[in-house]
Amino acid sequence: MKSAYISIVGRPNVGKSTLLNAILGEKIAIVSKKPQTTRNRIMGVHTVGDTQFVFLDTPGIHTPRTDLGKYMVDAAKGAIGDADLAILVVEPHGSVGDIEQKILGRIRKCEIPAILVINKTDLSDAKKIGDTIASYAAEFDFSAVVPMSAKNGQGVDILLEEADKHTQEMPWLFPDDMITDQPDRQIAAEVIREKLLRTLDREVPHGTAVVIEEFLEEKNMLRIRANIFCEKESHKGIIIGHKGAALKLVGTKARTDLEEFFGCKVFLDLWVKVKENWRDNPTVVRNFGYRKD
Ligand SMILES: Nc1nc2c(ncn2[C@@H]2O[C@H](COP(=O)(O)OP(=O)(O)O)[C@@H](O)[C@H]2O)c(=O)[nH]1
Ligand SMILES: [Mg+2]
Repeated sequence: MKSAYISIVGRPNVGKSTLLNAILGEKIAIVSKKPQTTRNRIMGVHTVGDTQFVFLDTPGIHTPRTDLGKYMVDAAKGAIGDADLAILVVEPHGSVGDIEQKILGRIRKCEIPAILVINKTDLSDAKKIGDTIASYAAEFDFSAVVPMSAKNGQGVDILLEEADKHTQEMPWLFPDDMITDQPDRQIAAEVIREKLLRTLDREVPHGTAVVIEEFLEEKNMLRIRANIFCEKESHKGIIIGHKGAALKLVGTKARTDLEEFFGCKVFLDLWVKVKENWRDNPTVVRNFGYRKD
């Protein structure tokens, strides 16, 4: 038996969570066009043959402006130090960005090997990709460079082959049928938050948090009651929408995903509440589940 602990790092929105879902073939990490979607580090376990890969998806590394942001960046940075291997995900922009420089500094300090993933190649061309490879190779001695399109699943096999070179013989840490350490309640909360991010306007969803109040397994069905917290009274109106239309849409989309994930009927009851500027309140940030374990 062999295993490796691998953290997936990079700036927000480069496709880290999409990559983890593509590896697992199952959606455990939520994905959206908006930056800073992932708030916690999320573990995904991929076991093939005698090998167990343990991946950590992390919040994007950025310059934090709120207590929530600080928590997120700490979670991401901490994940680098804990890993046997880092996968740095970047977009093919040609040069090395300032955030990527900082992340590479961290990887150097932790003295762990790194693989460079150049994602979203479907949106790019050979010259841009080539320039990106050259700039990064001049900056760090990557053990491999893998161009990929996580969205289309292209390059995932090659990445796993490269990651396999960094496994060590040891007993597996997790059962072979386990795919994530996220509790069911957290998955439910995250699915609801994803639908908020995808349904609502720019500014509102960044300030939302979802807290599961009730999670009851009844015969052949799941009863879930959740509070959606937002930062302003005006945001509450936007989330609920005209005659409740927006909230209804969020609820329907979330229920469809949850029924697929849990494999049973789901009864979903959503409530919207205001907690003013909660992202700047360390106590509330912790109470909403964003705390170091
Ligand atoms: N075109 C394209 N879009 C991608 C690819 N990978 C991710 N995306 C999109 O990029 C956005 C951010 O993805 P996400 O996984 O949430 O990024 P994260 O913040 O790094 O976790 C989403 O809209 C994804 O659908 C890719 O390979 N190609
Ligand atoms: Mg993410």
